[in-house]
Amino acid sequence: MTLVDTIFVTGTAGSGKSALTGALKKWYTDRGEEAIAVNLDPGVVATPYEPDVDVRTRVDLQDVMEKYGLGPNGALVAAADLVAARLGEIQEEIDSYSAEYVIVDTPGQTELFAFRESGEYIVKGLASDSKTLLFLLDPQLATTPGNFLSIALLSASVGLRLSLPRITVLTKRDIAGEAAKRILSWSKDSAAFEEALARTRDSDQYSLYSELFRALRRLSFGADLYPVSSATLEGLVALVGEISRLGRGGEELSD
Ligand SMILES: Nc1nc2c(ncn2[C@@H]2O[C@H](COP(=O)(O)OP(=O)(O)OP(=O)(O)O)[C@@H](O)[C@H]2O)c(=O)[nH]1
Ligand SMILES: [Mg+2]
Repeated sequence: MTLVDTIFVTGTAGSGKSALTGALKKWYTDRGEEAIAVNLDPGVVATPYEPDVDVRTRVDLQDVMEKYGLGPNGALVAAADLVAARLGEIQEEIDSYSAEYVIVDTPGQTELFAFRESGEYIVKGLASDSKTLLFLLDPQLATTPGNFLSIALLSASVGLRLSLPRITVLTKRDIAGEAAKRILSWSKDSAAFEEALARTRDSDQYSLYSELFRALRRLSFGADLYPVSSATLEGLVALVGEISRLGRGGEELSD
């Protein structure tokens, strides 16, 4: 029997979730694996990949706004609940593909998926042999040690909330240049992080930030980064390897 890996792609708005969903689907299918992309974002206008399963066929944001008299944000919250209510149908549609990899692109607003009951319900409810969470860190947001730490904490928080093995991915490697190098050096080397931190924070903030960073590192909790580019596919080998290691425990699989 085919085992199914489900990969949930989360991250801050514009961090590259949809681009990475498309890149991962391409990666797997180019290697002869059955992979499908699931769009869970009812608010997206266009995706950079062809969704195999698309919640927009079930929940129309414009209709939700009109029917319930809501603005765009209220409608997104209501739509997230309506998507969860139709999980059974979404599951049937996913199952009809018999795919080995199900890559789930989540809504632009991370908190909608990660911190509302509906997101947790979907993550727990979808049937799969293994589930992995990717949290995407946008190098354009992590320009200072303080911002980097804040997003690493958000990654940890989303992981805790959804209780899944998690990989923090540094996106847009092809255009991030020096910024990506800097972030990677902070993630690997506490001394480099603390040195940069000391230049930008006063002593009270320095103590708090460095303690939090050490705690994340000590617990292997989000300070390790996987740099990737969805444009050039750089870094996908390592990321896909880590997804299989976490999801399937590194076993050699046959069907
Ligand atoms: N050069 C480059 N651009 C990227 C990469 N990943 C994403 N982008 C660009 O970054 C922007 C946002 O990417 P999306 O994939 O839409 O990000 P998202 O997280 O799905 O965005 P929302 O769903 O709106 O929150 C788009 O203009 C992408 O083309 C990458 O690896 N390299
Ligand atoms: Mg998107």
